Amino acid sequence: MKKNISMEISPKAKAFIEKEDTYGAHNYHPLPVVLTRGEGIYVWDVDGKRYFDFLSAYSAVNQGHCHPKIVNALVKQASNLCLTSRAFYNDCLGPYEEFVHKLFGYDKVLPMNSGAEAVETALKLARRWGYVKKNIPENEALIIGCEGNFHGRTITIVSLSTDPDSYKDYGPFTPGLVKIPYDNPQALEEVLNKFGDKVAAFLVEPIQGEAGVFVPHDGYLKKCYDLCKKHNVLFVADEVQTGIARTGKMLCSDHEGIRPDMVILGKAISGGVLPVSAVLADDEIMLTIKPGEHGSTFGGFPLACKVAVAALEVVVEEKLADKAEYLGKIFRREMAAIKSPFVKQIRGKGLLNAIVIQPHNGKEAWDVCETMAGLGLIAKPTHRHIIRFAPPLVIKEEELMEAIGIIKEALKSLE
Ligand code: IF1
Repeated sequence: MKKNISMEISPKAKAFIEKEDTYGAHNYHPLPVVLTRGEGIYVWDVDGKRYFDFLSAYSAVNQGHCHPKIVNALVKQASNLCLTSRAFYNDCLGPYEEFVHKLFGYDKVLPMNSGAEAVETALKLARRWGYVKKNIPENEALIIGCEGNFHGRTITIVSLSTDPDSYKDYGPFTPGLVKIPYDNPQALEEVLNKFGDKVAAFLVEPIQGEAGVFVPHDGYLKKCYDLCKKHNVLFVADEVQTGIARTGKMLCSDHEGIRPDMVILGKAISGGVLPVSAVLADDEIMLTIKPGEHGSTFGGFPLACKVAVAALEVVVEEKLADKAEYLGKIFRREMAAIKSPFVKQIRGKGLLNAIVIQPHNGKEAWDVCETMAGLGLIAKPTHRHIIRFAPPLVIKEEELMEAIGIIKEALKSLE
């Protein structure tokens, strides 16, 4: 929804905004901040103002902006060999695949580029497994998804969406997709009892990020996992946003001690340096796709492999999952202590958190975000009244406390 903008915008920033408005598609409504540099937890605008980045490019920059180890890996490989295509082997892909195998414990990885491409790949793998291994009659495989999901923006993925902003006027939609309520194991059980023999997979976000950081009840994922096992249905976790240490574990699924049949990764697997995504699965699923039956020009290219290994090493070496767990508890404790008419609810896990804003004084989430930006912290509302707070996981406790001070000051100033 468009809000009129009350922030001060310098002529320099306005010139960039106007260029995007004149020559770019209008598929976004950004906060009027024009960024030119990022380092660690901070970004700077074209007028030299510094901000805490509390969006982290929607959890793609978990390792912090321009992490030296990741940038060095990029620069070194970029001057050596960028792209070979998969028509030939190279000396980066195998070592990357081995690294991912050892880190996550799946037999194999299928490398892609964007998160949506990895989700599409997982959907194709699930259907293929359904036909080849589960003997579902051809073209009758069903895949179950959850209301409120966000898995990307391709036509098949938005065919599973319940958000009109994602699917309206993009039909006709892909068949064979079933939507059930999120955080409701009984809904899954009912569908599986009725159609289980034709269901190939259940696709779920361990926490629904875009919907507004909806954390399901403890045990929800485990109950769904067990139902999938009972009905020989693949449990597919979309960890594009919740994975790579964001919620306090390497994978959000780890909180419930389940091992999804397929894991979808993206965003922070490359530290936000270039698009890298991946599907992890064991051989029984992964090898149902034979040579020439799936791929992509850049999928797993040498540059991506070196960047992703460096980005994942940073997560391990700097213990970012433990940091997210520890600092997330502090963030939610401090937010809960704020006595503000704007704060309706706080929810999250690790350093993926959100505040549901109660409009007050004619002010709402967008106004809070503009005020925070004026005070040096950027975040953005989702679904109008929810502000997601997701700083890079490299933030220090004292930096987090300073940022919390800005959030408090912004809320206070609008009361
Ligand atoms: C935008 C949202 C977040 C994702 C999950 C797959 C994908 C995403 C759980 C697809 C991508 C991005 C898309 C980006 C903004 C951001 C977003 F608001 F759109 F929904 F994070 F919540 N699975 N999420 O969150 O990955 O193809 O984008 O690499 O579209 O503006 P992608």
